[in-house]
Amino acid sequence: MSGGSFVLIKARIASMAGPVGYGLVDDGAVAVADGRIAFAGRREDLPKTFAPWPRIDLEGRLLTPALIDCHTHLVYGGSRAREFEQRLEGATYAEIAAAGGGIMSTVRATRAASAEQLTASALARLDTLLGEGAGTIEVKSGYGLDLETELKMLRVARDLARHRRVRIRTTFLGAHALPPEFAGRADDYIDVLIAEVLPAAHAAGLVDAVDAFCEGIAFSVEQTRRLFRAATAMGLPVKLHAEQLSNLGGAIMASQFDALSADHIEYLDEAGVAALARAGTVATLLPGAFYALRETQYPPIARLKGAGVPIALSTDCNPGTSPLTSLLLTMNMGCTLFRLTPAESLAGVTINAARALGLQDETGSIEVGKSADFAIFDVEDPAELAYRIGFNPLHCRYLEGIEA
Ligand code: DI6
Ligand code: FE
Repeated sequence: MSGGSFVLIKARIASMAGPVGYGLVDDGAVAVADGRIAFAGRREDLPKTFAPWPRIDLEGRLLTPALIDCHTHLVYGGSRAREFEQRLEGATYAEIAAAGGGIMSTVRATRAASAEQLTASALARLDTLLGEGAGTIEVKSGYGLDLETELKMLRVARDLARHRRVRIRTTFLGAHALPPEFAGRADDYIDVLIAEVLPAAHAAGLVDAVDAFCEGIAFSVEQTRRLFRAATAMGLPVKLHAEQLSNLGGAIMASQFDALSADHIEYLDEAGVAALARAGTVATLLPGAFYALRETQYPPIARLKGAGVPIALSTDCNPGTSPLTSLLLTMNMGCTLFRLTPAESLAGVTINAARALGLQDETGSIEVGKSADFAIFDVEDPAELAYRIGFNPLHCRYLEGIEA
């Protein structure tokens, strides 16, 4: 399919355009001109101007916005499969980290890997996501923890869009862990990120947002605040790994910077929920990490819903705590583990995930003016996307009006 003008007809459209539900339209039509949506609605309402355009008959298939994975660590070197075995033999995540494994083993492997090696391993994971209908993927740095490797990771991430039809957003996560070179000197490391690493990455045009791991085992609220001040001064939006293992108040601090999202948030309290609601910050839930860590503390779902905080769902694809490359399985986990409805889980990987990336005017719902990013599935009922486990009904996908 070319990037010209055409109309998709006999589509069952889940537009995800309204505040709740799928926004279902049976026997719908979507007109696409130069990569943007020119009409979306009932086929019988299709304006006459679109009548002469080439038509593609979807034969009743489900048409949703292309899926969005708004929190991944997709680019990294090495494997942590052996650690998985160690944990099953009884070792804890903390013990493995103390013995030089964990995040640091991935940092060593990522520093040692060439850009070509990182690209090859990331493409294998990316293809799995795209094969289920994803169109936009966020990718974080954070396994370099030095200037050269952080830039290498961000370049590799951006270059994925030259290998595949995908929209990539890159997030600077230099404050993911304390590198061994700075042991016992976390404040000095934050100083270097602020003075050198983030400015260099930003000057190279490689940063769409700034993230940090705000946690007892990583960086404090105060250290994160300093980094966020620097990010804001550069005009960069922020997002945060917050309240994953304990409640430090990171989400409240992040909301003071109008953070795009607060992610994980198993330990978020009532004040934290209120802060997210006030700031319009998206709550990004990561059920893959919850599952893989066998976490028992649930994110405050009912409070988030009650306060009207938009909820996104994402894979958190990373080699340690969420080796997950399926947004459909993530949706299923969102329902089964977190009791989201299937419609909420689809919103979590479309419109709310777009919000978590600041892309809500560009993608994430089927609305006139937005990019023609679609996933087309061989299912009748949209609830099947979240209901089935290990089943991929993708028929095809479009990015910017081009079949990918
Ligand atoms: N939270 C996590 O769960 C991962 N990073 C983060 O900030 C862990 C990443 C890893 O173990 O490699
Ligand atoms: Fe993460």
